[in-house]
Amino acid sequence: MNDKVHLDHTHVRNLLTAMLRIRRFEEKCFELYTIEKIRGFMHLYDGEEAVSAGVFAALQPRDAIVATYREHGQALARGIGMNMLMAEMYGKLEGCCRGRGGSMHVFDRAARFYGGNAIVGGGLPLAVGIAMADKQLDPGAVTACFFGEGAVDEGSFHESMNLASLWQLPVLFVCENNRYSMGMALERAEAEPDIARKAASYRIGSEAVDGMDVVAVEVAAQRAIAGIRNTGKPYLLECRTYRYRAHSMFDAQLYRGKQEIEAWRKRDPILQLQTWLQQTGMMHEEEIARIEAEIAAEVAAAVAFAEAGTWEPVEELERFTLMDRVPQ
Ligand SMILES: Cc1ncc(C[n+]2csc(CCOP(=O)(O)OP(=O)(O)O)c2C)c(N)n1
Repeated sequence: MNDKVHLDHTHVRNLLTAMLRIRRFEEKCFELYTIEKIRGFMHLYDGEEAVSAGVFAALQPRDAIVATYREHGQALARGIGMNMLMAEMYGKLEGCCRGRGGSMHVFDRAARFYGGNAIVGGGLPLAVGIAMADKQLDPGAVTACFFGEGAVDEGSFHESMNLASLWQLPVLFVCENNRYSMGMALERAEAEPDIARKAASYRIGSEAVDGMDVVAVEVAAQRAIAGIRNTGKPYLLECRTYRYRAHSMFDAQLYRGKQEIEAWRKRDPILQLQTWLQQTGMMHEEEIARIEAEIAAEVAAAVAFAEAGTWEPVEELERFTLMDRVPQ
């Protein structure tokens, strides 16, 4: 564990709570999906929680967020309410996108959370545009753009890095390198698997960090964001992490062995932090149990909220579409 952020009791409690909220929320989503309460595609973040918890600890409300379809963690860490998020998962009107976005397209303008994006690499140009606007409207604000290592194969990654550097735009590019792009292992796809190094060709500063260590992620993110605010220049933070579950809800996972997953589970970010907190006496088992109980109640309330929610009336289907503007 790194000690360059101020690890007082409140701070570590917040980090642990942030990770546990994501994990427990998604465990419930998994259950709800199997009984078809949640439908469509759903991609879980199980194993990657330290990335969101660490990066968001370093962001401010004025900063903007762009994420991928694997974005429940970012949404919760950003403070999008669990009730509203669960209602969105259900497709209910009370969701943050009136149930029109679902798991993959969580969006909340008030939180400056600009998606949720199903297109691999699709968020990067959006982040560059938002940062360009912020540079004029709110100098010092940062846009944090999350994407998987699979997006690095896309032209949009290279175009976005290039423009962000040329135009000196305040983007924190956060690569969530979980080693697999669906069934494609990083080493089989990339001639240069060291993703952080790619930034150099755009004259962008970069760093790779252990994405299973929430404190290490936060320390790196604090440093990177402070640098962006001071210089206005972009930065690439590669977080080396792992997803334990299938790419989407189900896949045969023929691309990896069980032993590999088990080895990564031993480095689980929640387990690591809890063990460290207990060993150092910063937190006792009873307190962790209390946090778990609070989160269990929050998840149960979110499910009840979503269950009690309403469906958007069919008559409103064309609202917010171009059809809405066509004279009838
Ligand atoms: C432009 C585009 N190409 C292909 C796909 C199909 N696809 C969906 S997810 C995915 C893998 C992306 O992997 P990565 O970026 O590493 O993110 P992860 O799912 O591991 O979080 C692919 C190829 C897509 N959605 N968009």
